[in-house]
Amino acid sequence: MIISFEGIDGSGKSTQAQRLMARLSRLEKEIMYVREPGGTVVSERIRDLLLDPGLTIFPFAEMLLFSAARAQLVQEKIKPFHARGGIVVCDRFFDSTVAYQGGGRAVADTDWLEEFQRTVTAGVWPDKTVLVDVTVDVASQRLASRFGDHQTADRMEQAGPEFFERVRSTYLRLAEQDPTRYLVVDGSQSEDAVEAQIWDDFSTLL
Ligand code: Z5A
Repeated sequence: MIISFEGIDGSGKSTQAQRLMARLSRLEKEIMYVREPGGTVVSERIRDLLLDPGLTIFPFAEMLLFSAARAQLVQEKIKPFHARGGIVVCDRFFDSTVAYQGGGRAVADTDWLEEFQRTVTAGVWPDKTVLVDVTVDVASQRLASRFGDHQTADRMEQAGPEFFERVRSTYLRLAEQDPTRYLVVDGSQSEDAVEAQIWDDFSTLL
């Protein structure tokens, strides 16, 4: 089984992916957590390029780099683990490319991008995608307190609020188009409340 977590930066999706991992580990299931971009030596190097605020990367090249990092992660880690019956928790997967590069950067039509991702992932597709949805205001308030802890914005985080509005509305449209795969949760609730809602849905899936 593959479950992916999506949302704009600061939505709380990584917190929830980790909380789901903690719940699953209590069930003694074979579980693996991966984050995108990253998760393999090659994909982590691509991540460094993608997030480097000192680099100018053209939008189409950016889309191909995210896709290259994903293709490596799928072949090296996700596919073999999934084939053995393990549960994979993905902190972002291909929907991020459709929302950020398709919706946010407008590099290509989102339907074409989604089709292209079938080739990138060799058909590996999530059984469930949790969209942790918050407004851009809520997300930026959360990130502002993180930057207060001496962290600086990476290359992707430097995009303006209009960019993140486009990403968010693309995610919401994707969820509307595929209500069976997508679970949309209101990420402005408490961490416990969001976790309970996700677990409710996930235990039905299990
Ligand atoms: N990207 C892309 O463009 N295309 C792609 O194909 C892929 C990615 C795969 C990766 O950055 C960037 O690449 C990302 C998308 C783009 N860019 N942006 N912008 P990353 O891996 O460094 O980070 P991220 O995945 O975007 O987010 P994150 O740092 O993991 O944050 P998060 O998952 O959104 O949120 P969080 O870390 O769980 O929580 C953020 C803060 O809020 C934290 O202080 C929490 O304690 C707090 N929090 C969490 N939940 C709550 C609730 N419920 N209430 C209050 N506070 C909360």
